[in-house]
Amino acid sequence: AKQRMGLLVMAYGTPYKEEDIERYYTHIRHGRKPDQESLQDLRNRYEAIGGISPLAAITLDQAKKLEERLNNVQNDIEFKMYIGLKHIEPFVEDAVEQMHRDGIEEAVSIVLAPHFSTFSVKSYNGRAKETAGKIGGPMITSVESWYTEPKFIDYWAKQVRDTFAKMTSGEREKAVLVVSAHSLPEKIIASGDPYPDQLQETADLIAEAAGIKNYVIGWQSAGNTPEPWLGPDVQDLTKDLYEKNGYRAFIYAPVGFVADHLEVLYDNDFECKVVTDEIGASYYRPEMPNAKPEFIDSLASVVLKQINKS
Ligand code: FEC
Repeated sequence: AKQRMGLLVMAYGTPYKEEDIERYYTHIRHGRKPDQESLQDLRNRYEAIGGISPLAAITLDQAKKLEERLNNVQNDIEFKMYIGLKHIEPFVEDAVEQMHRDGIEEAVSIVLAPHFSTFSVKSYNGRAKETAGKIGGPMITSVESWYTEPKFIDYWAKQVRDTFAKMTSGEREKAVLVVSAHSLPEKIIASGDPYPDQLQETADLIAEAAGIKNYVIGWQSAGNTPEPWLGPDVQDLTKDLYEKNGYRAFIYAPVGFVADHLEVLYDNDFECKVVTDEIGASYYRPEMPNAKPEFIDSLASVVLKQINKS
């Protein structure tokens, strides 16, 4: 008989409907309710992208297609997929408990975010393993990061090449690629977090594969707290690059994310575009991976490599 294995697909989570926004935001803030102004600000941003985020549907689609792909490309293991979310149900803990109830003894986990940081991947995997430890299984082997996966780099390199192909020759001569991820509090650097270096390496790999010389890394979507966050912020960076280098076309590749959601549809497609409009430059934002077959295939490769390692 085939070996049965749990496939724990973890992602950020998003409100399912408008009424979920407050409790979701409260969870993100570690249980502290947001004040009315911050809450209204968040409501307005969801409103601006159509009322609610497409993320819930995309995460489900990605997870289902990954399970299907894994079960199609090999015959030794039967994968059974479970979604575990960071900030809304089904929570990571719910998914692990369900695997346990279903009699799953072994599982592999992957987070739908390519880079490792103590704030993101470490906390997802930590929560999964802690729950499994408390209830006596399953044994979970975890992918820690997957940004170097060649098929993932190829995905973005192709998107970037296709974007250049759409430009006028005038734009192409004065174009710059801005490779970004979610900002995190600057204090992560002092504790040796690999997150910033991983973003730089991702940018280097994509630029090399796409044959691009003008590229920079930047940070986006920083939280609204008094502590310093990793910078430069993509909006400031855009102004700066325009003033210092005279770039006239900006290509935003938010490679720290894998789906169309608030942080891309608002923070890039609205906020960055306000800046490019202001300076009279062109705005380009290649398509996110979502559940495109070539991206799902890259995740399947990552999962199979993890299993063969462990
Ligand atoms: O609903 C949607 O479409 C958007 C979902 C969403 C994704 C996402 C990804 C990441 N975040 C990361 C870190 C932080 C830190 C804080 C923080 C705050 C928010 C807020 C919303 C939100 N995040 Fe998020 N993030 C998404 C949504 N995030 C909403 C609250 C309002 C705001 O500040 O904009 C600050 C928390 C605090 O106050 O202490 C830190 C990281 C990622 C990428 C990795 C991953 O996907 O896990 C890192 C998607």
